[in-house]
Amino acid sequence: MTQPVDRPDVVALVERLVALARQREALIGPNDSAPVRERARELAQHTSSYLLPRARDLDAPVLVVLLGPTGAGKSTLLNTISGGPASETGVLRPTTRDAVVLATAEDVRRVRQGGPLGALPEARLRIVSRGARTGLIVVDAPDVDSVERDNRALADVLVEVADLCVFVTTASRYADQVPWDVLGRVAERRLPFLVVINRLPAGPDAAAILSDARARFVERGMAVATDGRQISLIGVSEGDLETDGYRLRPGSVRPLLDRLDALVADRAARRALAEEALAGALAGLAPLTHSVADDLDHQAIDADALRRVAAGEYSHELSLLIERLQRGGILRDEVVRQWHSFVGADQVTRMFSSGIGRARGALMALFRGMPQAPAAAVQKGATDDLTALVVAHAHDAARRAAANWSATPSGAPLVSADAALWTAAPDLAERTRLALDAWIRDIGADVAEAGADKRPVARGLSLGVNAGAVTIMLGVFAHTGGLTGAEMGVAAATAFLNQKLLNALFGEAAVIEMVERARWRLRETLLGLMDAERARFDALVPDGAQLRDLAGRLRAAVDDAPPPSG
Ligand SMILES: Nc1nc2c(ncn2[C@@H]2O[C@H](COP(=O)(O)OP(=O)(O)OP(=O)(O)O)[C@@H](O)[C@H]2O)c(=O)[nH]1
Ligand SMILES: [Mg+2]
Repeated sequence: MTQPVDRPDVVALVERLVALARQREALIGPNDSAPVRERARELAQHTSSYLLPRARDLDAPVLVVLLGPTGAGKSTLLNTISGGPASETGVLRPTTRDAVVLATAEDVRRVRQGGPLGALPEARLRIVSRGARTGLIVVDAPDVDSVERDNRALADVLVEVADLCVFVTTASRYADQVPWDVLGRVAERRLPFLVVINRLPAGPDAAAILSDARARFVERGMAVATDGRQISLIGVSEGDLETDGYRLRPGSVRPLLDRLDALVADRAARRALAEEALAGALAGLAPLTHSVADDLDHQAIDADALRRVAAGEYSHELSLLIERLQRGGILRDEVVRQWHSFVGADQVTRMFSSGIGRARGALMALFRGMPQAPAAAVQKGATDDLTALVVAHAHDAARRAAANWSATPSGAPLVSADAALWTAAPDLAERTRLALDAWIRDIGADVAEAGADKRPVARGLSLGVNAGAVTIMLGVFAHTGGLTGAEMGVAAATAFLNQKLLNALFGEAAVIEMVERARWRLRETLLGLMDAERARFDALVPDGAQLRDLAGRLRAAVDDAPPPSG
């Protein structure tokens, strides 16, 4: 007998498994192979359509499924059980195309909604209540070796939701391969089962066939049921039919009828079967659950690899961009020239030549009269130039990341489903401009603050903050480092004058600090923009850590399941 399992624990465990299986199913993506999807779907379906309702209600009617190849006599057996013509039998194969459910109306209600039969399409169920007995549901399934794919699928679902399987075959069919595949699943799922072999020849051949069949079960490790009993193998002789032709003589399958009678008569017997089936199903879920966990681990490896590729391309482009900034000379000449003609104007130059002390006053006058400072135009020019540069680098990163992804089996379907990955995001230019405007506003705030404790400067600054911010901004861009040849002229000269102007206004140390801070903030801004670009790739790939965590929790859940037999 199966060890009685602790109900609340099992219910909690099954609920945990259901939640994990659903999470796993939700993580299935377009690049998962058919077997991976199938395993995920099977786990989700089996946990929620069989395990959960069974764990929550061990007193729900027991579900017995008659399985086997076409023409084996399943419908004939259902009629034998019901005592009347419940299911049509026939010579045309396959005869039974929908699941014929022998159950009382009340029992059907009990298992239909959210219960095991809820997993089956309503249109494929034919309910027969005449001859049904409370507590016992018997389902005559479509044949397992059906040429009709739908029939096979229906039989597969029935294997998942049953509490007891009656495998019906014949003396000439029992060695066929397909039914053995289905029996393999019955064994894996540890579904209690018994076997009926129909149409045995008369004489000593019958015993030989039964013992050969038994040997085949032994060979497949199925000779012993989960409860430690030998499987029941019931032989039925050819021609053991009632005169009405649609059912067997009850005496020929007496052990099966007795077992069903006992289930109907005794609630405790039904409960014991339900417990055995539940514990078996839980234990039988381990291989599938471990495969699903392995799938998740493989998916995590692929996901991490894809993320690493994208991250590598974006960080490479970001460092090229920053290197470019450090080399200087990214601003177009005409932008620099505008500022040069302002800071290089006569009065400014004269002011520098007459010494810093006196320059302050002149500077204030200059800043007060700032309208002529081309701050807005220079800010726009610099922003445009830097934006173009950011977009160009983001574009390169996107192109290479997409190309690398499309060269991998897990990345290719993602890239081919989203052509936008090959280029920078269409709104990147706009977002960059906004981010750079915010960056310059921050510099302006620094300038205002630095000027605040220099009273003469402060007085003039209300108008001069923009010009001050642009001055610092150019301090970040237009330094001389790395400039060569013709560029040296206007850019270097501007940088030189700019520096002088700044130092005169705020003092050298404050200027160095402001430029450094602006440079640091610019890096952060660029990093944020590139990160957002890369996030388009990341979003298509599940988080590796999350996948591994789910795999671990799935394994832990089935490893916590109680052993199936005592
Ligand atoms: N002569 C003879 N015919 C039998 C015997 N047992 C069953 N049959 C017939 O075999 C045919 C097939 O039986 P069914 O019960 O319809 O088989 P099934 O397994 O339900 O077949 P599908 O619905 O196609 O999956 C029927 O015509 C039965 O009357 C038997 O012992 N002797
Ligand atoms: Mg049939």
